[in-house]
Amino acid sequence: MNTPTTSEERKFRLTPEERSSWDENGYFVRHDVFTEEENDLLTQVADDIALGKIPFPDHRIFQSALVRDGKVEASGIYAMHSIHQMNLYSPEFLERTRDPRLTDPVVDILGPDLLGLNSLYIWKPPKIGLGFPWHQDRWYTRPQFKTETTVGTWTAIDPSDIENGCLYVIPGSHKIGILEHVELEGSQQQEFKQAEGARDEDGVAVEIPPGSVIFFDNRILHKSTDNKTERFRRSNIAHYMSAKAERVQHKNVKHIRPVMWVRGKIYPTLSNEVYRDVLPFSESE
Ligand SMILES: O=C(O)CCC(=O)C(=O)O
Repeated sequence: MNTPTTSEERKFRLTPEERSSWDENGYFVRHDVFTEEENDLLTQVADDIALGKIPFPDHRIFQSALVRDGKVEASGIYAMHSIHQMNLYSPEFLERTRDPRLTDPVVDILGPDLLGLNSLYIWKPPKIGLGFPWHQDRWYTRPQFKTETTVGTWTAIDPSDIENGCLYVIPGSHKIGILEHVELEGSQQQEFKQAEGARDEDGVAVEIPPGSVIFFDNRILHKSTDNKTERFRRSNIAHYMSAKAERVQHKNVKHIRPVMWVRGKIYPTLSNEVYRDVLPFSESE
């Protein structure tokens, strides 16, 4: 299994400006990467999963309770929050994960041989979509994979701005090492812990229009805020790792993170566990 990986064949390589922003700040933004129609296709699949029209493993689907003044409302209203590991089950999301518009720049950062880690779709519904605390994604992958860093790509489906809960980053924080992450109190958003010592005043809001992509080093401190508008703030996030990474064998790791082939070679260290195509729903990983 091979895709072209030479620089001549890669149309969407890093520009020198993107490279210097990557090195200095730990992220860069590329505009007009995907069209509305292309994003609509992902939205349709995600909505169909949410509505139960496409089967998907329950343990990959997260919902948010309605929260007011920091308290979960007794009304029992829940809204879709996120779905994880989209590319393990959805051919459309797998195709997006392998799209050279996402992977060409990542090849310049991680090398030609890439595996996909988590691929998420996040809703952040009007008024009740919750933010994520400051965190470093590497804190989550470090116990499982020996590799310097991984790369995240964050594609806006809707306009993403301060009012509806866009992504914030702390530029340069990919160089400070991985901070301790602690349990969050007072919120029902249970997916992420809080990085200790990250300060709001150092954060920069990364507001982007639909179809634009934020490429970010998974050691960078990032967060997002609640959606205070009547609009959705939906996004698709695909994470990548070098195929040369090695699995850390920890006995007490609760959930083994699955890896999907994206492009280039597969190495013996992970070859037994790399998924090469979408799984039938019945085959829960
Ligand atoms: O999309 C968001 O609001 C935050 C997502 C995020 O922080 C992540 O996927 O690591």
